[in-house]
Amino acid sequence: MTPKSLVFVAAAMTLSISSAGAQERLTSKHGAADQAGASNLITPEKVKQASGLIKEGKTYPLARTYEAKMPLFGARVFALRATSGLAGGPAGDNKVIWNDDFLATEIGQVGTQFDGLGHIGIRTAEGDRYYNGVKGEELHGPAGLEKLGIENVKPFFTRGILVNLEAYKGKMLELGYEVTVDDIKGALQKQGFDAETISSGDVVLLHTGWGSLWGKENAKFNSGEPGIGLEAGRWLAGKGVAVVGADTWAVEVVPNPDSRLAFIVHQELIARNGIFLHENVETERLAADGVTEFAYSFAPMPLKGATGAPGNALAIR
Ligand code: UVW
Repeated sequence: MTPKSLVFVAAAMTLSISSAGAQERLTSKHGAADQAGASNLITPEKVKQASGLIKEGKTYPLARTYEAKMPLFGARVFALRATSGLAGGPAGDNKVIWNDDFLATEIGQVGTQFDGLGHIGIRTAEGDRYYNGVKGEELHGPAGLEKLGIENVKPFFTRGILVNLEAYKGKMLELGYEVTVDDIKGALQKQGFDAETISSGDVVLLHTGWGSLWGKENAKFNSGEPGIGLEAGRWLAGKGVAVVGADTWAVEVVPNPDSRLAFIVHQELIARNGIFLHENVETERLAADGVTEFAYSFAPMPLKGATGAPGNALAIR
């Protein structure tokens, strides 16, 4: 083995130890029994700060329409079926009639989705580990997650910040482009916003332009994406943000420029820091109106044992 290849093997071993999490203790600053992660950061002060950002009363729905033709990751499905004909009625002298529907899907992991703390784990030498040290065997149950289900997450009404990377670069970011800390700082500077003011409990949404492919070029949309890498993920975690979102399906760069890594930002934010990911966010309207700072409002649907939640968060300014 040449000295060069020895260096490579040593580097790969370091990486596999830190990324596979051998001997890693996943603890939480929110307490040993915590299952709410960064939603604990939405304090009354944060709610009041966010309400102070509402100047015009203009609302921006952040969800895309949930429908069968939306891009889906991997083998996920979305099948909504109406009952054939009426579900019931006519009943009573008033002849009431009604319709129902039936939905088969990975409810927390399709369309605009809010990734919960039970969605992503780390396989370690001691077994599978999730946020706050929850073990794989404690998590899995026949009717969904028995720990870290999305029902444990507290509501969000907090400061939101849009980072308009498409405007900063002058074009949609490309597949596999890693958004750096300098990109985030540069984009916000161009928007007249000091990135150093990003603070505890904030929600940071990235507008990369990739979302313009949604429903138009689904195969390209799904083939990968621009997004943050570990450097920017750790920087945002260091700022104490509660949620990182984007107009992409994973928020993070796919494929990772380091071909040995897969969804490592998911692990860093969700499993190691209890920070939520908000994926496939409709950021176009905010970007078109030049909005940077807003109130972000979202109460994840309390689906017991679910890995995430659908829903229509709002940006309000
Ligand atoms: C995975 O589930 C791997 O990705 P996402 O959270 O982006 O759907």
